[in-house]
Amino acid sequence: MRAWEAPSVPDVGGTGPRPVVHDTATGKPVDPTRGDDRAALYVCGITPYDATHLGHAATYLAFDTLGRAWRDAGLDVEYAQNTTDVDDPLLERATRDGIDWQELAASQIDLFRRDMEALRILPPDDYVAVTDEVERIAEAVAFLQETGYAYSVPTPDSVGDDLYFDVNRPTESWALGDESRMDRETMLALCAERGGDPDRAGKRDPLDPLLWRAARAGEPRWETVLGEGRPGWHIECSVIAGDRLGLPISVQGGGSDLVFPHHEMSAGHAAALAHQPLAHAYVHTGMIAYQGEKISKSLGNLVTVRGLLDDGADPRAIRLALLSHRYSDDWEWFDAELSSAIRRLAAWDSWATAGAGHADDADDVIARIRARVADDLDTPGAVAAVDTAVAGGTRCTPELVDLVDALLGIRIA
Ligand code: 5CA
Ligand code: ZN
Repeated sequence: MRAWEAPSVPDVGGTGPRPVVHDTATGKPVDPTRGDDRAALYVCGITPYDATHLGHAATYLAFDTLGRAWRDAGLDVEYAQNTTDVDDPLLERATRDGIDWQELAASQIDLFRRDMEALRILPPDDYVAVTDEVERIAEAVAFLQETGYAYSVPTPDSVGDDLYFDVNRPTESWALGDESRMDRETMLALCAERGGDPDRAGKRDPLDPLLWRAARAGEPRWETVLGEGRPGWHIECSVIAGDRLGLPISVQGGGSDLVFPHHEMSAGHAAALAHQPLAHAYVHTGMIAYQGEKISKSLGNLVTVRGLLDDGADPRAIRLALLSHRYSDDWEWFDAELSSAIRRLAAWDSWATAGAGHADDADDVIARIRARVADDLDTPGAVAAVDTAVAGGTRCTPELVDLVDALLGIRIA
C-alpha cells in the first residue's frame, strides 16, 4: 500500500554514534543492530477508526528519530509498518456510526498519511494493510496448526472453528513472560483489557490468544486455506514483520500499551513459525495523557494533530513540543506545551537568521546533539544542546541547520 511522501533529509558531513536503546525484554540499553550495518525496524501501525492523536504522533516520532539516528550513523534502514484495517474496534465504530468499515478505514488512513507528512515523519519502506495479507496470515496459522502450536475451539454460530495459540507449548526461542517480564495475574488482567478473551470457554489456557476468527454473520471474511474468517491481532504483526524484514528484526516498536499481550504474543508466534526471536530489542514509548487520562480513541479525550494544525499551529512546533519529552516517559499534554515550543522555535529561527557568534563551537554542538540522540533517543538533551548554543553565542552554521534538520526533523531559519 502507498505510504506517504518522504520529507527531505539533508546529507550531513561525518557520522553520528550508533544509537543505543532501552530494550523492554531485558531492561537494558542495547545496540539492536548487534554491530551490523543494516537496521530492520517494524513499528505497529494504527487501527484506523479515528483521527491521529498526539499519542500516536509521539510514538511514530520516537521511531522516526531512531531511523534518523541510524541513518546518521551510516546504517541502511529497512522499515515496515502495518495498519490494522480489520479488527473489532474498527468494526464496532463503523457499526456505531452506520458507515462502511472499509470506507472508515480508508478515510482514517488518508488522514494519518497527511498528519505524518505534516510532521515530517519518515515513511516506512513497506506500509502494509492487514486486509492485503490475509491469505499469507492464514497460511502461517495453518502451519502453526500442522506443527501443533494452534488448536481449534468450536464456534456454534459460525461456519468453522476459531483457532488459538498454545502459549504453553515450548519453543526454543520464546517462553511466556520473556518479553514483558510480567507475572501471570498482571497478564490476565491486561489480556482482558486489551482485546483478549481470557474467559472464552474451551481454551487450554485463558492467556491463549486468538489466531484466526471463523466467519460470523455480518462480519468481514476472506476465503482462505483455513476456510472463511479473518486473522487475530498479534499474528498479523509477526507475519508482516517476518515477511517484509526477515527475522529477527532489530527493533519491534510501539507504545507501552502494546508490551503485553501484543508484542509478547507476536514474539511467541514468530518463535513458533520461524524458531527465531521476533526482535533483538522491544522498544516502547510512554503514554501521553490529556485531562488526567491516557489519550485514547475509546475514552474520547483526544488532542488531534489535525485539530492543532487547523487551529493554525506550525507543524514544526508540534514536533518540537513532542521532542521536548523523553520518548519512554508517560507525560501529560497541556496547551502550554505548544506555546512554549512556539517561543523556542522563534528563538532558534532568529538565531539561525542572525548568523552571529563564534563558528568554532558549532562542531561541538553537532557532536553533542548526535551524542544525545544516540543515547536512547534523548531528544530533550538534544533540544537543550541547541538552546545552550542559542544562549551561548555559538554561530548557527549551515552544517548545524542541516544536522538539526537531519536528526530532529526541524528546519530552522
Ligand atoms: N494497530 C495496533 C497495533 S498493531 C494499535 O495499537 N493501533 S492504535 O491505533 O491503537 O495505536 C497505534 C500506536 O499508537 C500504538 O503503538 C500505540 O501504542 C500508540 N498509542 C496509542 N495511544 C497512545 C498514547 N496515548 N500515547 C502514546 N502512544 C499511544
Ligand atoms: Zn502490531
